[in-house]
Amino acid sequence: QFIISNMKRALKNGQFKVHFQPKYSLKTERIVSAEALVRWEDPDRGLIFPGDFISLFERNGFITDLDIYVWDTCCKRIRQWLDDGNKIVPVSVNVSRTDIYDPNLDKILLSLIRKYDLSPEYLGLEITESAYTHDSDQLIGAIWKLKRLGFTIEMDDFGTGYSSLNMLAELPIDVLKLDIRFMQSQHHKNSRNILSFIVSLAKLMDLTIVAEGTETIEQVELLRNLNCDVAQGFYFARPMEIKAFEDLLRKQA
Ligand code: G
Ligand code: G
Ligand code: MN
Ligand code: NA
Repeated sequence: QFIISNMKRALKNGQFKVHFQPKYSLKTERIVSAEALVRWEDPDRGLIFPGDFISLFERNGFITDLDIYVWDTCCKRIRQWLDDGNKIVPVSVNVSRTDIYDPNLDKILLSLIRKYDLSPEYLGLEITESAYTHDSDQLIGAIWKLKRLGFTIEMDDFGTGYSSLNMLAELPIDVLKLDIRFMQSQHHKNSRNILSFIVSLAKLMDLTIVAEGTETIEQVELLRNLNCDVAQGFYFARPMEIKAFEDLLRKQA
């Protein structure tokens, strides 16, 4: 069992590493953005994936410290790309449901983009749909504040939780990230119909659609036929160290 002081020490000692997974345009097959995904490199236990610690950190409140660290790391990196005159793509970070209910969330994010003198459009905020099920008035208010500041609002894991269609009407969403399960169930005709419907609806609403968990050429072709915009998944690239991502980005320049 971990205790908070251990997590804070791990954070201070640089044991949390931010990896990037590229997202590709299905039209051009070029990288159009990246998702930041955290890993914990524990000297004793090895590499630990978020599935094993995020929900614990959400319960004990440490998630906000960790998320701010991840956001800061991404902003610092984007600033460096700008200073070096490199090709740059926006980076999406995960925003936990706990962060959303923090009344200072907008101030925290605003102070980060000021600290690195960035335009907010370089930062996508991936908000998981499970966050939408608690207090929806508070949530809607919080997300509108972030939208007004200029951040890109991305609805993560779309299509598997509650009231997702309702939320599309009430929230200023820019990007829909289709839950990975849509990709895993495409051998069923019903699933294909649902996917096709969601993509059409998103088009109608001028949203960008990102398909997560794209692993095979068949999935890529299906998404292309549906006119889906962007794909993320092992078919294209796995999450990788930031350095490796930068090499990849440079190679396609
Ligand atoms: O990285 P995987 O590749 O194992 O990530 C699993 C899940 O963990 C993601 O779907 C995401 O919801 C969550 N996650 C990954 N990185 C972060 C992070 O930096 N902050 C938060 N809050 N969640 C994250
Ligand atoms: O936050 P979110 O659910 O968006 O994080 C994406 C999760 O999906 C991470 O855990 C990442 O490692 C994982 N992932 C990314 N691409 C693939 C893929 O092609 N297949 C599978 N099974 N998982 C993937
Ligand atoms: Mn995500
Ligand atoms: Na997701």
